[in-house]
Amino acid sequence: MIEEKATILVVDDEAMNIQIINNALSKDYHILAAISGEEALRVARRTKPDLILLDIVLPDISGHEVCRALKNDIETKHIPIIFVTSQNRTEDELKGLELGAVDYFRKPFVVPLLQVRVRNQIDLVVKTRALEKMAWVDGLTGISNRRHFDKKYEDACKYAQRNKRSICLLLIDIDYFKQYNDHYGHAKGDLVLREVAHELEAGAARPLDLVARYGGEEFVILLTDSSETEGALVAEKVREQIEMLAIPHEKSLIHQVVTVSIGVTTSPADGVKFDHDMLLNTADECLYEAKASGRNTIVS
Ligand code: GH3
Ligand code: MG
Ligand code: MG
Ligand code: MG
Repeated sequence: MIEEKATILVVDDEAMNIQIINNALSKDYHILAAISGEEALRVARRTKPDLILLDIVLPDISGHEVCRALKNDIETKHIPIIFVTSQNRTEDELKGLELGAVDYFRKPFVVPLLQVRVRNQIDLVVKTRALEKMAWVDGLTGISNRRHFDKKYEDACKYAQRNKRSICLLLIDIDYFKQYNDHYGHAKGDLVLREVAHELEAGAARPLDLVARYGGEEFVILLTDSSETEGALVAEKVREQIEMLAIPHEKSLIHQVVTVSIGVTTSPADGVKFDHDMLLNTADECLYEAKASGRNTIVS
């Protein structure tokens, strides 16, 4: 949801046009401006505005090129673009819409029409985000679900390969959880899943990390841009934090509290394409080893 004012990036090489649009929209939105195509790309990538109003004729690259570049970038492809231009040829409009713009609006324009078109797009952004959130959140724990993890994991793998960075995966499984359910009941088990999920989210504090419910009583943490050492440190912190929650578990063979076992893997950092499934499988094998070697432990 957009809690504050939505941000709109206005791209136009004429100060007068920016002024007119600013006057029309600044009461309801936070307005950013760019006066060239390259500046538009820089500002869009840095600030991720909620909507872009894009001129076509610019001093460097055309608005069409800006649109193409933004739509080809996973970081910006979701941002809706409305062309606002004096180009009134059908082929320019067609090209703009084919490149993925949501609307095409001709200058000079009637201010209330611009305002209503912008408002409709921002309403759509808000609704889409609400739906995405529902589709990505696990109903029981409120953290990301498997679908969201799969998507983020794919993006993170691409990013890591392109930028020669490594990512870490932590697969986390609650120890003796079947016994917990058998002894305390499924409803209490659900509460434990919630508590553990929230603790994991608190533990992996960096905003770029993703904590998700991987399935049943298994969780996954995705650390972008992290070395093997950093991954192991986070894993140890998380293991300790869960143990420190001291949730009673009479049937656990470890100090009668809820604990977790963790498998950790790290991707290569040399930009070589790695097998995404293989990385997950290796984390799973490490987790299996952690279970075999007594639980409440980490294997990397
Ligand atoms: P281990 O230490 O080897 O991991 O043993 P475990 O008992 O935790 O592992 P196992 O895979 O045998 O059991 C997992 C249990 O997790 C079984 C299942 O009932 C429970 N579980 C899975 N999803 C949920 C859920 O949504 N709520 C509750 N309460 N329990 C769940
Ligand atoms: Mg222009
Ligand atoms: Mg399990
Ligand atoms: Mg388990």
